[in-house]
Amino acid sequence: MTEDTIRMTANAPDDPDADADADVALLTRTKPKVDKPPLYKVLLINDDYTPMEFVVHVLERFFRLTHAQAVEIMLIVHRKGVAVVGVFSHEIAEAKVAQVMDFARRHQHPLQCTLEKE
Ligand code: TYC
Repeated sequence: MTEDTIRMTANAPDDPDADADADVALLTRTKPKVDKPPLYKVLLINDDYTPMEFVVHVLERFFRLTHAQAVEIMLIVHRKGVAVVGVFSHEIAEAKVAQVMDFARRHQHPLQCTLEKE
């Protein structure tokens, strides 16, 4: 977290007070004025039944990955059990998860996709 310091002088330009520094107040702000919106990881979970080609298609279609990137990530999920497939705002992450879950359900595959705060 950044900490910025605001210098404020109580002196008007024509203040007769010669020692201007005596009237300077230092205010310290410990919190930035605006918080950046939180990001969410979208995770793909391995299972024993969803075909590899279907997972590759999901990654190409919903996460705009190239075929090579999609194969690479599918194999990471297959070997390690889970992988991050993208990082988004909460609204977009929720939409991606819903799209993947709906697409998998319609094709009767048990593929699972979740989101997790970064
Ligand atoms: N393990 C699956 C298989 O061997 C492939 C697979 C990969 C399934 C990734 C889900 O998220 C997944 N057919």
